[in-house]
Amino acid sequence: MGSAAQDRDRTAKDRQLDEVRVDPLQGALTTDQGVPVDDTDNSLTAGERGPSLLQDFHLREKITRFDHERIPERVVHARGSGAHGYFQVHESLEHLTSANFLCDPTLRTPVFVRFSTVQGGRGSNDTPRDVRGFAVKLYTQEGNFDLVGNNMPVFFIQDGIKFPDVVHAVKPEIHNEIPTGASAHDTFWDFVSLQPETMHHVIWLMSDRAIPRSFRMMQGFGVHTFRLVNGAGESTFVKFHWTPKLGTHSLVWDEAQKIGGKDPDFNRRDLWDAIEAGQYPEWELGIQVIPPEQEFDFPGVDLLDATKLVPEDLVPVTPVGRLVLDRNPDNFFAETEQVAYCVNNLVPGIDVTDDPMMQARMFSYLDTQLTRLGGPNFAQLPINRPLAPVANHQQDGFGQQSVRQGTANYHPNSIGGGCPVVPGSGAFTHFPQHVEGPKLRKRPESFADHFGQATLFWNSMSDWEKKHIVAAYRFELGKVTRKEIRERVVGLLNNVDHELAGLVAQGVGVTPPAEATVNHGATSAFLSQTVLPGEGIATRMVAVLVADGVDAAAVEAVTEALTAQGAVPEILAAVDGTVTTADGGSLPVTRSMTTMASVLYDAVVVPGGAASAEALVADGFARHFIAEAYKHAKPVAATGAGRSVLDAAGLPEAAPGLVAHDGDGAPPQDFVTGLVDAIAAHRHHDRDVDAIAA
Ligand code: HDD
Repeated sequence: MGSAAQDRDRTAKDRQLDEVRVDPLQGALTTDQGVPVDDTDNSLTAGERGPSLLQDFHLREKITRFDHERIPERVVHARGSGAHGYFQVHESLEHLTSANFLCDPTLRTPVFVRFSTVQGGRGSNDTPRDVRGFAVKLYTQEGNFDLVGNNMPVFFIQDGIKFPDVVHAVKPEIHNEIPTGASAHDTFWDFVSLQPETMHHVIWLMSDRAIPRSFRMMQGFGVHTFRLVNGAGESTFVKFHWTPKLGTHSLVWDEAQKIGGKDPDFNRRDLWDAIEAGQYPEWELGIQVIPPEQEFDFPGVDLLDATKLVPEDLVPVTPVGRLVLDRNPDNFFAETEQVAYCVNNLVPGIDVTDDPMMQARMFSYLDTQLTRLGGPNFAQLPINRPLAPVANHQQDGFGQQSVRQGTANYHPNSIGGGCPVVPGSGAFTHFPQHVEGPKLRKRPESFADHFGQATLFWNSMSDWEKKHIVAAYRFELGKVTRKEIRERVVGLLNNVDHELAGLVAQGVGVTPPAEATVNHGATSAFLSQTVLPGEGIATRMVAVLVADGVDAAAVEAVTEALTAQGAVPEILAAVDGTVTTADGGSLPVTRSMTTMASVLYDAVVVPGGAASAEALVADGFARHFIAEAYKHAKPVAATGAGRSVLDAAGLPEAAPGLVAHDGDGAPPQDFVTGLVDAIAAHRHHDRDVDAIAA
């Protein structure tokens, strides 16, 4: 790395990784033993056309290494994308916790974050309807702290002993390994229909939260209630929230499905490109703080029940720090694939609670890495290695990397001077919570309400969000072949809301429930995505459709205005290269239209120019591009003759998010402002799009 200033910006983790960074593109080609190789294109054979020889150690090594390149993928969350960055607390939280990364505002703690889908395998696409993982490894000075969360604040089940069941049910069915990256199949809904505690998480899954526009535009949640413990040994319950600066935004379902084919790496590419462009994604860490004496103050909510959230209306989220992702990994396998998040990675000042999900997770994550990463030394892999010094009597095992010195490998010892010592202070100390009771297998009575918060979520949605939820249930249950499963789910939905159950029933060919249930009528002001708009239009992708004869002044004015706001306009034409502008100039094309699709953009602009507009009107691909963007509620804009292309695509004269200017040349400021505002609003779901053919 170059200058001293640049070096200061590097995190301690980045510098630690220097120890293992290699550049194999320098010097001579060698074997793994460092022996120079004379020929890597031809096997050693007995005679020019004869058999290969066993003694060809280079051939054997090369093939052996290739044969063993793959490791088992994660049993869930196999598909993921990671990035480096840092976390910095705004003000000391020492009144709540002794964790030093939460107490020292001058500290930038290095992090590695991995986002993921849950159901699909490692090679599945990025945009199925699914929960997204949001896992953060913080390399603190007191050891690694892993906050292994999701983009939804609740979970399907209440007890970790049900995790294999829910995962078996949602994963591809075992007889035919279908479907990939989808929950729309019989086994998942069979499980849901028989396990009512899933109802709250499932309604989140049927909402647009399950199809995020970008990893950079989704919230993250620690899900469980954690315990913070301060220097005086006092404990407080907290819930962790990550809130993206760019707002919480989603795709629409039809779009998400099409992206799966057009660009299976859509979310991965988006994260990578934004970081490469210096548009570093950022989240605010917020905490809900619940003093121990208020533990039982929330009717219907047991803090140990992962299927419940604590409504922000009751306990507000206090912003406490920022997370910034500013560096892409050097190597996907070494970093993103080998990173091992473990819920049991805790630091002094942060402790767990008795949530039975969390308790099971304390076991499962370490356990799974033993198979996935081939043994107990996975914490020594560069991406997992803490920055804090490691000293203990653990030894040996597959892949041991360190050469331990001395002979005292036990405690207590005198031969090694008693080292390493158990420190008098600063150690992780489990909160001395009082525990007593009979051993039993029993779900607490306080976990019993499986519907109240699903109803709260439903009641808190805007009209368009409700429409999307109904459509999602209809889609998913519509794929379920067994009618009795559909009936059972509709029966459960009747406990969430009678109208919802009726609407879903109508869509999936089952009789709507006759008996009207009572909706408690409560709402929360914090659950709808409409209250999470974010800031600006930075990194929004805008397609500018052009052909020969385009109005150059309009193109220039619009692209400059968008670029100035951090958006990314791309000039698309029927073929790559350049187009001739109306004034005889030449305009470079970013890509050919046919290599892309409207679903890969946030907005579409059609600049004027009579000949350009005429060519686009005659081009079915261009018309479909516009109609589809409009149907997906995206901003669509036109200047001059560009308006005729919108007409040809079947768009109405006026609609929310439709911005037009009649004249040629650089459009006036109110057009530009209208377009920017329309993009900032993300989508315009208050349109009537049912009749649009796309
Ligand atoms: Fe889990 C991976 C999140 C419940 C067992 N989980 C995994 C990852 C995330 C979560 C984000 C991917 C980490 C990465 O990027 O490598 N899991 C959650 C959340 C849960 C949850 C938010 C509920 C609140 N998980 C849960 C339970 C169990 C597991 C109850 C088992 C009892 N999860 C695993 C696992 C995985 C995993 C099998 C697979 C790969 C891995 O751990 O490293 O151990």
